[in-house]
Amino acid sequence: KGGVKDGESNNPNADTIKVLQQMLNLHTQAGDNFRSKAYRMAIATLRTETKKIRTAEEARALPHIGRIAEKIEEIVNTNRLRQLEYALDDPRRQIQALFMKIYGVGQMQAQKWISQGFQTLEDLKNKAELNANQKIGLEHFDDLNTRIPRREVTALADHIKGRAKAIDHRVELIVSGSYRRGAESSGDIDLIVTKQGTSSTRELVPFLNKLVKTLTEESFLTVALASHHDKADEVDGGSKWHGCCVLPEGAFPGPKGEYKPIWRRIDFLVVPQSEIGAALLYFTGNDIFNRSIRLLARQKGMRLNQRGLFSDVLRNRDSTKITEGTLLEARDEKKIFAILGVRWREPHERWC
Ligand code: DCP
Ligand code: MG
Ligand code: MN
Repeated sequence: KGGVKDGESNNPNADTIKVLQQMLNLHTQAGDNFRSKAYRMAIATLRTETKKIRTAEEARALPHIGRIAEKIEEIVNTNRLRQLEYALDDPRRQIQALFMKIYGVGQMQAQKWISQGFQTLEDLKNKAELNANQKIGLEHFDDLNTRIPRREVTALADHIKGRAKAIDHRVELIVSGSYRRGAESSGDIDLIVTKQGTSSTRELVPFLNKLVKTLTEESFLTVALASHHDKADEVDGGSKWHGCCVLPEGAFPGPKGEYKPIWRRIDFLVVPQSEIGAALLYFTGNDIFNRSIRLLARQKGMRLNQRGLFSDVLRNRDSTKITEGTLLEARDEKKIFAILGVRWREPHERWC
């Protein structure tokens, strides 16, 4: 994802890891959590090795490698992995991967369509039952699967900042996501909306509504997308906005002849200033980095989410929460790292 700094180029096992990563992607796409976990652990082990692992025997001696040991030897000897090549050739899998590139379509939906006999995007357009998001995803399939060059993200954000300033000059917009991690291109634009002195999302929702209205009236925003009902996102209601936008020709940062009105995905996250550190941490990601730092918090008896770092979270035996716990930190991103006892990582170091 991202296709930018992989941080892996100087690892002696980089070539092996690349192939194993493809196996991981396949199993993740297929929803095979057991095999996904096995590959994730094996990759994590290989990443920490300072010498090249060449034989199954060497591999087996390392932690968390197990049955992947033989595959490592095959990759090193033949520069390929037969099982991976067979799997990549599987037409059913290829169709599933294609369907999953439609915005709003996951593994389950893709498999369901395949089982109904659909094989192409045309089939879906003509015959499948589609919800509003999926219709937009299909109609703008090419646009929404085109990565956004960094300078276009900057231009889009600058345009929005201009409109925001006219509504409330004290509101601050921060581009997060892969852009904040320094990516040369992004899948979408992730914008945090915050303002000095705010301590609840509610204070900022009217501003967001005005901003969305203004940007929609000038056709900068082209459509709003229904949210996936992710419970964590709906805490105060209306704290997130998902949709699409188009850069106006006048704001295009390149040679005029090259301008194309491409639909881009955009996400707004409204955050009170009192929670800006936790929100920045969450919205900068990447998602895997978030998962591992949240797991670490849990292992230390704390809980980290987009609203803060908490202690004394009481849980039932089935690990459901009894209490929210006590807020330890939410305002300062660096302090959250410090309380967790992990070294501060600049956004560009947060690739996994
Ligand atoms: N995020 C997360 N878990 C998810 C989805 C998102 O923690 N399942 C967080 C981390 C992401 C951030 O939200 O970095 C923004 O989500 P995006 O899906 O926009 O991902 P990125 O901006 O990281 O990458 P891309 O360039 O593909 O947009
Ligand atoms: Mg993004
Ligand atoms: Mn996003």
